[in-house]
Amino acid sequence: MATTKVDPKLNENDIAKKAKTYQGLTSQQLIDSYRIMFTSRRVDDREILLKRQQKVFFQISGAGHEALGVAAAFALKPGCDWFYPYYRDRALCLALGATPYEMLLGAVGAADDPCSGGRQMPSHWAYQRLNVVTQSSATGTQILQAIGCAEAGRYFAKHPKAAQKAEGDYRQFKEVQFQGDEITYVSLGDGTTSGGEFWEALNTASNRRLPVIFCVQDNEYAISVPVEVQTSGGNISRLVSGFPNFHFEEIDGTDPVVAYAAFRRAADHCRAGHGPAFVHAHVIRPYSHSLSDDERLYRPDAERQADAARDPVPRLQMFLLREGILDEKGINKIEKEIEEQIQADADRALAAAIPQPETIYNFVYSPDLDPTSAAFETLPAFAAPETAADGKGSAAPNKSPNKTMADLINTTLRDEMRRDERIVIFGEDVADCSREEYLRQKLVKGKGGVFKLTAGLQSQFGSDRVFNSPIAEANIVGRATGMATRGLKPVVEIQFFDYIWPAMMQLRDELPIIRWRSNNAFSAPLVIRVAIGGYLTGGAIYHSQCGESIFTHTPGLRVVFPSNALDAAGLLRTAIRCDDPVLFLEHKRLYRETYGRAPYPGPDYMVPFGKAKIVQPGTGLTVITYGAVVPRALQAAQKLEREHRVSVELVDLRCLNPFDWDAIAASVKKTNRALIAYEDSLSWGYGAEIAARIADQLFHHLDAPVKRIAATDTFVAYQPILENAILPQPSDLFRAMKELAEF
Ligand SMILES: Cc1ncc(C[n+]2csc(CCOP(=O)(O)OP(=O)(O)O)c2C)c(N)n1
Ligand SMILES: [Mg+2]
Repeated sequence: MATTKVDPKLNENDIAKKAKTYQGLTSQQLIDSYRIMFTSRRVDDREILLKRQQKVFFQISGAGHEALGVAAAFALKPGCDWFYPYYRDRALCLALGATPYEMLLGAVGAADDPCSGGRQMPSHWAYQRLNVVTQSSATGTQILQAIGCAEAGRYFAKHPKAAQKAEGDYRQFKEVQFQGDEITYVSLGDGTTSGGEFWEALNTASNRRLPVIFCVQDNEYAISVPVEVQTSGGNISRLVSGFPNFHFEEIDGTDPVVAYAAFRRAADHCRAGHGPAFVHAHVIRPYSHSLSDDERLYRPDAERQADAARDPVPRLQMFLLREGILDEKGINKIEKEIEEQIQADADRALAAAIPQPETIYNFVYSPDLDPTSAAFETLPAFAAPETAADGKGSAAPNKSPNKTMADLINTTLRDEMRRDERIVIFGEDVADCSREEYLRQKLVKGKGGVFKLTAGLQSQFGSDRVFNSPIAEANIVGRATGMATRGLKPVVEIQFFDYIWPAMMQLRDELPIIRWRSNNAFSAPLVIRVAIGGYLTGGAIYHSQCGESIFTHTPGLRVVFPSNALDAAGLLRTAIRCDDPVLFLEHKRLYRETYGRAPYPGPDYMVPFGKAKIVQPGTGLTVITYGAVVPRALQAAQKLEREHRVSVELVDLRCLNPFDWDAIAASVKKTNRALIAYEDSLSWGYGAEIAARIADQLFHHLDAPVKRIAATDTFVAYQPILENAILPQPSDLFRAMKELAEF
């Protein structure tokens, strides 16, 4: 049996002191806490000095929040749990294992800054090795992602095989790690609780009993706005107390012992599978919001002095002295060591290499898998001909009936889900029936999407792979982003393009930039299927919108817009197997159109991104289009040929980012005339960019001005007469083609 060795120099008093713990924190852990908290404060101070010397370019501190961060890190399991911190979590990151030198590399924007390689402001933590996930500057966007992260952990625990690597698609490059009892920590300031995504996240965490610790660091200010202006009644704990399944703590976050005990209870609740926890910690903000702010403009001295009296760093120092854990000499020794270390680290960081300008394009997209490459070009394998009744294979051509775009998308999803267990599908109404006992008892057939694109998938693959979301588009995209960061492949649905806007912050500031802003440390390849477009007769303003150029204007996001069933199947498969986030736009009018039906091209059919299709060759003029304008332009082109003997080359772009410039250039060089036709409103639309490029790069090949035909600069009206006048019709396309041919 092992015996405890006792240092003979220690007297009984010393031994008792050594054995004493403070809510489970040992004396040594308290000394470590002080070391980390003091380091955190001193890194802030050093950065402030460097900012004043104009050697760094921004500073935001973690001052006043240090005790909380250390307590959270000590109560959680580094390398097992996941962290979605915010900018005040410097001490948390230090306690998890990040170093002051790494932080100072971030401050100077060095190439080796592990958080972003000089792309993000300092204090935007991202440490892949520590499961600290990249964060942005947008307050609150991390919260729904943290929910998705926790859901992914739970999913992998239930489907461990899904975590395995696989060759030939994004899985080859997406390492998955998970622990059965892992927790996701997410933190935010008091002001950030005002955002809707915070409430969406609480709702989902509560409803799904997710192991997430929400840590609200309440320093009573959001820049200059005090908490009672942000939060009704001034106390967030009171407002959230009704959420089921939560464990709640409201604590003095300047006391590491109190905070540690609270995080331990929170973690126990989460690990036991009871649900999420909410730690509302009252802290202070002894420095201004950031170095760009002067708090004396809105906070009187008395208030600032009252805060200073609660400063966690001197408080812990006093505690250590009072408890006899350290004497003054011991404190001084620690502080001196830290000061010297930070001085040396700052000198090293200032001498570190800075990133080279030519690296700016690195990691906008996956460096590993190029969805425009030949690897994503396969031939269709239409179903084998039916076996004849005599048992001999029929040599007759393929008899399989042509399918709609809706059918082929559904079949593609089905085949991909079978092939890849990492795929999960969620969105509004996408499940067959959330009350699955109705399905089991065969009481209902199931819905599977308002357009039935996901019909039957829940029944086939189960409710943990296909499920309904709340009506909250940010919730869908934010959670999916968190899941994809962990290695799942969410293929989510936005029911109508017109309602994508609540997700806009996630779609603009988060999903597409995760790889770039973390310098390739993190990525979130996923697919967002969106029902888009008009020509519905009665779709009106809120069921007819396009707006693709808003997304093609966002670097990092692939945007696809097929015009027919075969392309939809091939492009969707590429979208799922590739390593980038994809916005997959499905035109509602094309879902069940007779135009462009095709037999199922088999479970491996792929169309590479950025390759246009020449719908028909021609010599008189080039029409560049996509989506539901393709069949309309074809109709107009055929009429022009019939009536005026003008042959039109019709280019279907199929993919809008990347787009096939080579195909456009080759065609315009041949016809010397270009018309860009699109369904969205004319001004600032997708065609504007194409027109500008043609004018810029093909000027000498043009015999006529570059023309555009599109919807009017209005929304789409309900009354069909108005809708027809607003959206480009075959007659409008015909007229525009004719005028261009005659120019
Ligand atoms: C969505 C969004 N709106 C505005 C800002 C600008 N901004 C940055 S921090 C901040 C205040 C945040 O206050 P709080 O959540 O209390 O956190 P604290 O800084 O006090 O820790 C604001 C308004 C932002 N970053 N993101
Ligand atoms: Mg605050």
